[in-house]
Amino acid sequence: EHSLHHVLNTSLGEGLSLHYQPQVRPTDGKVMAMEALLRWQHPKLGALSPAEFIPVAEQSAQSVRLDRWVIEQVCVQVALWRQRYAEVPVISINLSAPQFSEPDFAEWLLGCVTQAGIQPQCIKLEVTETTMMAHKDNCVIMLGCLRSLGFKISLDDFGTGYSALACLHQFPLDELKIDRSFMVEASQNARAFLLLKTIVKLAQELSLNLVVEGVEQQDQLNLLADFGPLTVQGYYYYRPMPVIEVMALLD
Ligand code: G
Ligand code: G
Ligand code: MN
Ligand code: NA
Repeated sequence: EHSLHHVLNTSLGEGLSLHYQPQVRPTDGKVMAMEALLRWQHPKLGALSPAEFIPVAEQSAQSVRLDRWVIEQVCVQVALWRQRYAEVPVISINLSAPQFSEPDFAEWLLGCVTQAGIQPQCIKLEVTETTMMAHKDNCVIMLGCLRSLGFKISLDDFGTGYSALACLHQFPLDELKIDRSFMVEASQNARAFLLLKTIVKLAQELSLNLVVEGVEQQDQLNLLADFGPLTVQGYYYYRPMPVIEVMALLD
């Protein structure tokens, strides 16, 4: 962990890249959005997973810089894609918890999209349930502000954190992303299937867009057939892909 801190301090930008994973509408296979996922190829340590280094970066608030690097990259990428393609999927970006202690974040983000020449509607911001609950007051205020500027807001890893259920009606949200553990369980257990189905219903009743994560198999996808409008993010359709593969897809 210590060496990760050191590495984060010295090499922001170097070896970092973004992969994108499509979120697909199962009825016609249309790519509705894509999640930007950080990849870090370190010269000495090799490929590092964000699952390892993001939590470390969060402890020292280095993740604020990391998030902002990702956001800048995505804004420029979207601007370039919009020159080339008639339709560009909304790009989802993960926000780390310390971002919500930065009073300038909304202003900075608006500046970022403005400079890139894109609309806030092109960007979706993912916040985990755990972050949301740990920074409740700041999140409600900041996300409310961001949403009123036109950014889309998504509650990530829903159902696994310290429960946001009681506060769901207070949060300024456009979307729920059901954690992939629900899909895994639902394909093995009838009661878990009912739980998944109920969460889908909950999102639909609240007029929230719904993303089911972690669909890997055809039989898992089949379980979702009668659930009404939703999108799916999982290896069944696409793995997170480098830009070159994304462009082959958009072409
Ligand atoms: O593919 P995957 O291993 O990419 O990601 C693992 C975890 O790292 C996920 O929980 C994901 O939300 C998080 N993550 C991936 N990219 C980013 C990023 O750019 N910023 C933040 N804050 N988290 C990210
Ligand atoms: O931000 P979030 O925790 O939702 O990050 C998505 C993570 O889930 C990334 O690490 C991504 O690589 C991973 N992921 C996406 N689709 C699948 C899938 O179908 N199966 C598994 N095991 N992981 C997935
Ligand atoms: Mn996410
Ligand atoms: Na998630």
